[in-house]
Amino acid sequence: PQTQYLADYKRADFTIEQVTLDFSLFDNQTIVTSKIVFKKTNNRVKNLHLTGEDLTLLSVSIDQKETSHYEVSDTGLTIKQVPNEFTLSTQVLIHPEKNTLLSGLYRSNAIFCTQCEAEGFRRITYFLDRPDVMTTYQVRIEADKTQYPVLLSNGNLVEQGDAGQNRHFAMWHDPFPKPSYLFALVAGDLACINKTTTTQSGRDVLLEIYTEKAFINQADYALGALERSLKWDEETFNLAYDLDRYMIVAISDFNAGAMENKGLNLFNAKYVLASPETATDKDFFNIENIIGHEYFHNWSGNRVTCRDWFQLSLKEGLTVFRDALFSADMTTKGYKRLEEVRTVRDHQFIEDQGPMSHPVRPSSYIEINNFYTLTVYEKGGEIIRMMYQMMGAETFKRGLALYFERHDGQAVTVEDFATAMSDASGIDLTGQFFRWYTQSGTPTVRVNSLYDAQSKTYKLTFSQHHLPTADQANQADKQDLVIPIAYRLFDEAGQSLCDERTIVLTESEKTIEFGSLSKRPVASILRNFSAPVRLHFEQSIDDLHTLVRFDDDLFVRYDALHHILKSAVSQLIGQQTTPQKTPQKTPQSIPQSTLTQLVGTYEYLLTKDNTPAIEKAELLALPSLSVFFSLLPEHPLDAVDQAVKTLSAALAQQMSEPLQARLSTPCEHEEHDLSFAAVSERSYRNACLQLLSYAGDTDSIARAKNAYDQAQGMTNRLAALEALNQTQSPEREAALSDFYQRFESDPQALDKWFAVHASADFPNTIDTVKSLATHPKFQLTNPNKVRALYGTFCMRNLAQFHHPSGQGYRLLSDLIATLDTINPSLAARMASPLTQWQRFDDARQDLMKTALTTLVNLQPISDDLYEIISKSLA
Ligand code: HT7
Ligand code: ZN
Repeated sequence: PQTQYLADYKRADFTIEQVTLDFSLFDNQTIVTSKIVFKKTNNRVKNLHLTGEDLTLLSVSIDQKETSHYEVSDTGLTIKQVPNEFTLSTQVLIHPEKNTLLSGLYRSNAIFCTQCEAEGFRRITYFLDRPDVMTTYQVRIEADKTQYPVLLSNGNLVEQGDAGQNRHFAMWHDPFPKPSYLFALVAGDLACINKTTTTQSGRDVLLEIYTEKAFINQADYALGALERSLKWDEETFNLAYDLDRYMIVAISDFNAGAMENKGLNLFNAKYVLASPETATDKDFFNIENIIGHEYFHNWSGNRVTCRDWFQLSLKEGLTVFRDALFSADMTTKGYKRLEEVRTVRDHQFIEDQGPMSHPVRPSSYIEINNFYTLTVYEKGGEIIRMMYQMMGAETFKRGLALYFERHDGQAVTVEDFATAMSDASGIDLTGQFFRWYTQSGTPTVRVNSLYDAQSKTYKLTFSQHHLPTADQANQADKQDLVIPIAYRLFDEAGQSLCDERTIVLTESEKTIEFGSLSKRPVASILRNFSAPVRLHFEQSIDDLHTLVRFDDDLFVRYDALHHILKSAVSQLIGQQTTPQKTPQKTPQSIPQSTLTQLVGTYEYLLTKDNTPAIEKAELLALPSLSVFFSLLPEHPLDAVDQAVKTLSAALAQQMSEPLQARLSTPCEHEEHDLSFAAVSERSYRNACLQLLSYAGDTDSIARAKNAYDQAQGMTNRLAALEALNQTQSPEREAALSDFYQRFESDPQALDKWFAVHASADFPNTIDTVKSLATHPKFQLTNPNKVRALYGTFCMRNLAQFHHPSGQGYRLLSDLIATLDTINPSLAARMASPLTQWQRFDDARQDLMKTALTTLVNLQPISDDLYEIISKSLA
């Protein structure tokens, strides 16, 4: 496999003035005819090299004359001795019906559809398939009328008609120059709902959602979310939609969440289809967020795109941040922020620490599909958030306006973005700050505090630390960053001692001092998670309880509560001061004083705190085993698992009365009500139910079963099922079987059924997973099914996947070996649990490395998988 380097970037030797594509779709083959107008940018160049994969070349002409001056290889077509300006026509044969990669043109449930990002267009025709080659597209699609009544492509429909032999055609023209990765085509027997919305300038835009006919009644929410997205981007950033039509098509077999193709988004059906019976409130939230994300790409990504794939975060980081602002406006700032914090701290930090560590702007890759990562997306979004934090909302808006004005219609770099934002704000983001884009790894910020009662002064010393990472292994590779740290001081009763301020740490250490403090204050640091760093700040348990109860910053409260819980787990393991690698017998009870204080704080949250219910639910949810394991890396998984179970059960028992009291109050909202108040109420009640269920006694099983039986909507039904899923009880079996009967013909809801089975923390779950893999509704070619069953077991069921026998690892490596022959990009993604072997004890490490070694020796092996596995064994 070949490595690509950012340093090797060269602009293309040709521009493409325009392209005309003609697709003849048949059940057993597709013929693609292209006419591309090329112009040299460098007249000394003789040959034109186009990329192409899995194409059968039928003919090549230059300026309408057939030619044989070309060479074809597995990766492309080279045309020899081309003129300075010419039209190249090619005809190729492709097989979408056999395409299981889900990249290029493929078929999903009898729908023809495309996925061209990042390098799928080369699987459709020979082309300069790189994002800095932008051109306008005219597309003709011809297919059978009965099977494919709907024919769609980007832009505006210019003509449609009969093509004889029960076939018809449609012609589309997209007036905006775009890179090939934004090309899209859909053909199928689809139903559609639509709505006309009007921009602030009074232009009508037709919004359309297409789905398989059976599911069109689940598309209303998506259509509403799309309209809200258009309005929000105009109101917030003054960015209006530019075509007359915006189409979204729901596809069952899809490698990612969705794709922002110009004017024709393709979506994983999971992020379009929803009704209160089949989807949870969280599903609705995700749908709105992803519809927003793809829509916002119309400016951040489509109008201004990436010069090369190393710049991926230019569009993704910015759009992640824009979708975060949108979702925060649709819910609450704190709720959305905690979701982001969890993704960054619980997952991106792990990526940073592992073998695939890379900067937000990587400098090399083997397979770009492997770099659609949490680092590029989420850490990239955090960088934009830091800019926002440092310059303020209004200046940020001016910066963004300048960026779009300067670069509209261009393919640019992360430097171009940083320059525009610097120019607008007067803050230099192109120097030291820019290291956030080029340096991998998670910085640690240490905070030391010193109170001097005599002088009534309080000092906070901040220092930054950077460890080597897999890709930047020398300490010399790591330099100090610019780190904005928001803070505030409270007294021990939770009264504020100062307004929130931000210190921008540029040096390796800095001290700030506060005077006139008659008592030692309680510091609230890194408020709203103001920078993507690990914070090391030793605070007393009493201070942490003060923060949980009284701080006005949800992130700090959440983090303080996690530290308290971590300390309780640590006490249970009994190894707080002398870390050991081997499991030891866990004491059966938490020290009474610890439990009393903890219960006091939980009771405070339940009965006295007036935080919005949706945010309170986040505080009440206990962290997963995976989070505890990350917080306590010095302890073996088994010891942490035992201790977390003991703590959860103790807390559930102690909190039983107030939780039951909360649950026995009547619901104020209907289950089908999707208003914010109704969603908040459900989230809070279900958090209480979940906490109670850790008791695992007969009462809590009966309560959960009752909740299941009473449930009308999916939110309550799934919450009850998950509570029952803690127990190997007949009630759980009954609920699972009822769930299957209700939802066997709804693929999205059925994925939940697979996932609940796979997440059960029982020793026989692995056998259940193996058996469900042969279930008639399970398909290895459908990524959603693979993620629901295997993804849940291997990524969310830590205790069972990492069973000391190693059988979880063997299950996963067998799966990956098979998947690599079907869908390499999915196979590579599924490998991530194995690549984290460094986090585990020696015995598990050996077993995981054995599985990885088997995989690296596969023949053949895809570039996607090879890159991940070889780097994790290096
Ligand atoms: N820009 C899109 C990325 C994407 C993708 C990447 C690789 C393989 C398949 C894919 N489908 C979509 C989605 C987004 O970030 O908006
Ligand atoms: Zn995106």
